[in-house]
Formats: sequence, C-alpha cells, structure tokens
Amino acid sequence: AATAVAAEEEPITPPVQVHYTQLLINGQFVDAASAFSSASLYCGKTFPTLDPRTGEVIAHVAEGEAEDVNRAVAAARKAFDEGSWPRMTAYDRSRIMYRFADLIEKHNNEIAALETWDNGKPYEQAAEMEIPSLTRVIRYYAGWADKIHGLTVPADGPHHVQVLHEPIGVAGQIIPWNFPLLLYGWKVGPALACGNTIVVKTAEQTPLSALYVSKLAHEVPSAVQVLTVDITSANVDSTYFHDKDPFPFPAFQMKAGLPPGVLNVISGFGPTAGASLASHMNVDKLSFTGSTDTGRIVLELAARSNLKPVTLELGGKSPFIVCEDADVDKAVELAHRALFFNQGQCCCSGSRTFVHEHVYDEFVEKAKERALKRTVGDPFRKGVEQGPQIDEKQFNKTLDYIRSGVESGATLQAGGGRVGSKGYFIQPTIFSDVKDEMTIAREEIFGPVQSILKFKNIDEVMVRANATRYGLAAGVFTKNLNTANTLIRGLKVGTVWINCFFVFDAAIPFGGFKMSGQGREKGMYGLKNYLQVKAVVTPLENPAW
Ligand code: TXE
Repeated sequence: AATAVAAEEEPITPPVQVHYTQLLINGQFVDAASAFSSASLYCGKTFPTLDPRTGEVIAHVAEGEAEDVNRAVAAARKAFDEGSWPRMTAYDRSRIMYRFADLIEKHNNEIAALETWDNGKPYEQAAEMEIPSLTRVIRYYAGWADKIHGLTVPADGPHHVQVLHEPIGVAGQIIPWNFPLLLYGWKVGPALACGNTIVVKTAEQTPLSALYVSKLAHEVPSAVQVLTVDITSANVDSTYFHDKDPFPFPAFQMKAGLPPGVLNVISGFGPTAGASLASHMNVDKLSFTGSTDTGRIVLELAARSNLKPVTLELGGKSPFIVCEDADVDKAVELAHRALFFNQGQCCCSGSRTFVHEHVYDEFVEKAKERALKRTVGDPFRKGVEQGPQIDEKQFNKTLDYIRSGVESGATLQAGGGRVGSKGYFIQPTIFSDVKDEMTIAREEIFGPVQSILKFKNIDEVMVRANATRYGLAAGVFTKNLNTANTLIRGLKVGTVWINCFFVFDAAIPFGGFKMSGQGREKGMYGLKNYLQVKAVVTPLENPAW
C-alpha cells in the first residue's frame, strides 16, 4: 500500500530544464529538414518525448529522418576524410576526451535529472551510478587513445611486415532507451579514442540526455585550459599556441573541444532515422544495442547496403543460479537486484532465477518478502528503488506477460498489477513454480517480474540454463569452487558473475553468445570494433639486418 501512495502523489518538479531539443549536426543544433507542411510557417518536424511518471509531454524534439541522417553522415564523413580528429596526435585526442569526461562529471546531477525525467529511473541511481559510469568509460577510453598501436610480423622471406591499426571511418551507433547514456558511452568512447567520427541515433523514448552530453563535448572547460597553459609554458598565454605554426611541440598545443562533425546526434524513430543510418552507404561501421528482432533488421540493412561490419548487443534471458550451499538471505537480495534493477529493463537481468530444491521454499518466501518491501514511486523521491516503466508499450507488454504467467499455471506470489492510476508503474511481481516451457521463462519480459524455477542438480540446471536462444550473462551463487568452475565452463554466455551480479567495469568486455549478439563492447575488445587492420609489406634489401 505504501508504494501505491507514493505513486499517487503529485510528481516532483524535476530540478533541471530542457535546453537542447534539436539535432546536433556538425557541431550546431539544427531543426529537422522535413517540415510540418504549412505554407506560412516553417517548422522542422518534431515528436514529443514523454515523462513516464505521468505520460505527459516533457518537450518536442526534432524528428530526424533520412535527409537529416544524410546531413549528419556528410558532416561526419568530411570530419573524417578532411578534418583534424583522425589526424591529430593521439595524445591530443586523449586530452579532449579527458576534458569531455571532466565536463560530464561537472554536470553530473543535471544530466542525471534529465535522464530520470525522460526515462523514469531513480534519480539516485542515475546520479550515483549511471552518469559516473559514463564519465568513467570516457576516461577509460581516453586513456587508450595513445596506446593503440599495431604489430610487426615475422613473415617468411625478405620482407618487413607491419600491421597498422587505423580508425574505421564514420561509425553509426543506434542506442536504446534503458541506459541511454551508459550505452552511449560504451559506443562513443572507443570510437572517439580510435579517431573515428560518429553519428548517434538515440532512442525515441529518451532523446534528451545524449543531446545535452554531446553538446558538452564541443566545449572547453576554462579551468582545465588555464591549468594546461600553466603546465606547458608559464608566462605564455594560450594565443601563443594557436599563432605559432608550426609549433615545435605539437603535443602541447591548445586544442578546442571536439571539432565539429566528429560527434553528431540524431533523434528520431527506428524505421526512419535508424534504418537510414543502418543502410547508409557512407557509414563504415554500425553498432546497435536493442532487441534481437531489430538487431536482425539492422544486420540485414547493413548487408544489403555496403556490407558494413555490425556489432550487436541484443536481448537476454539470463539465468541466476542459487545452489544448495548458498547463503539464502544474500542470494535473495542479489537475485532481487539482478532482476528488479532499472525497473527490470536490463538486457542481462537475471530473469530466470533457478533455485536448488533444498532451499527453494525458503528462497521463495524471502524473495516475496523482499519484493513486497520494494519502494515504487516518483523516481525523484529519495529512497525510491523503482520508478515507472519507460512507456505505455513496455508497461502493457509487462502486464501481458504477467497475465500469461498466471494463465500458464505459475504461482503469483507478489505483485501482478499496476501501481497507482497514472504513469507506467508496475508492482514488483514474483512467480514461483515456473516451468521452462512457460512463456515467462522463455521470452524477455523487460519488466519487474521475477520467475523462480526449481532444480535438483548442477548438470540438470546447466542444460536448462543453456536451453535458450539467448546467451548474454549468468549469475551463480555458491560457496563451492568446483560447482562454480563447472558452471563457468559450461554456461554459454558472454559474462558469468559468481556471487555477484551487474558488475560493469569499463575494462570488462560485455556481449552475448548466440542470439544475444555479436562482438564485444567495453575493455580493449571494444576498440576492435572501431579499427581497421592494414598489413604493410616492404622488401628488405639486406635481410641479415
Ligand atoms: O527495441 P528496439 P524497443 C528489448 C526488450 C524490449 C524490446 C523492445 O525486450 O521490450 O527490445 O524494445 C531503434 N532500424 N530491448 O522496441 O526496436 C530504436 O529507434 C534501425 C533490449 O525499444 O530494438 C532504438 O533506438 N533502428 C535492449 C533502438 O533501435 C531501429 C534495449 C532499440 O529499439 C529500427 C532495448 C530499425 N528498423 C530493448 N527499429 C537491450 N539489449 O538492452 C528500431 N530501431
């Protein structure tokens, strides 16, 4: 009852204003090229972005379509083919990225508030986790920028063979709404570090935060600028660095923020803006995070256009396995977070909770108690653990899955309905007695619905955990090293978390087996997506040397 009251209260006024609602192309905010047809008044096409707490309009945002994607790709192409970004020293690229990260950090709370408003995630989580993680991943890749280098190869015969690692070109990046900025960071960070230029297509549900953050990339924080001058040359003002050409120490030249055209942001819908980007002949690389069905579409669009390489991070149905030796209280809490975090809207949520039969009943009882205590309400309110689902479509989809769970004979232990009467809040829901063949155990619900299944032994649970088209992640809760090692080796997933979950360090690669995707993001693996490999062979006149 307490949670319902919280959701019925007047929504808290967000402590931030919306400043940027246009497309960011070539370093400038511009209207969409297509207009609402009106002879007297030009007005670029827009679409509303909604507050999931109420369903009300936050702002009207430029609706990018094919022509806008063309403009953005042309700007990115020019910046790549003729501009300074791929040509400047790697050290300078790294410094600009560090400044970008400093600015994100400086504006952390405003960005977090914008994200909470547009997405519905608890403000505390956005401010303390997601935006700091974005800062961290940009810094992580800033650190890589001047450490990316090729190889020499001891080939047969009198040849000197080098392998150069070059930026791949114009990167198209399509981002979903569940972590609009974290996933932006996972894509933008490595692409920038390698010297590429970018066109980002944000999700139609959450266009605001990436516009704000990308604008910051183009600014120079004055404090950092002064500091740099002090370090590089006392008593010389910054104009010195611009005026001398060529300056003898290029690594110390002052640089502005990101040059125009390097990072472009298009807001708009998937079948229009997203599809134009995926099928664009002048985009050299595509990176996509979203549903498996849409992943298949963009892969096809890429193949049918210019065969651009594609990285896909798609859906999941990740097992969370609680073994019989587990500390049940700890396992309950971890399994709870593994499912309910971010309103259950995580690609790698532990959405099949497998519990050993010896601790099953105790686990179910405690999981139910925990779910009933979960605070659902206005995500701007302190202490709220769960905000609304992103939109009406996801809200209805989740409620449909809950109905399907009941109809298929699973036992509804907690929740099962909406919270309050407005917005898209859903009660933390728990099903026990879930069977592998039930729809709720097979399909990605992407909402706050925990399905608890029973197992007898490790061999059996391994087979069942792997019996899915997905393979993104798995959690294992056990004190037994042999059990852990057996599962680590046997699970067909991109990440195994042992006695932990959702550990997302910038350096740890992330991605899926099977239909959860292809390629990896984060860590040094994330760089490979944005590099071309060029082999160079030159004859050796004197092989002895
Ligand atoms: O995803 P879409 P939706 C899953 C989750 C969710 C379901 C549907 O199960 O319930 O997908 O969500 C763009 N060409 N995930 O409909 O369609 C779109 O504009 C090019 C898992 O939101 O995959 C957005 O920017 N682009 C997931 C992005 O793709 C297209 C995160 C994601 O939208 C396009 C989100 C097209 N034809 C949803 N159609 C994860 N892996 O974390 C859409 N898009």
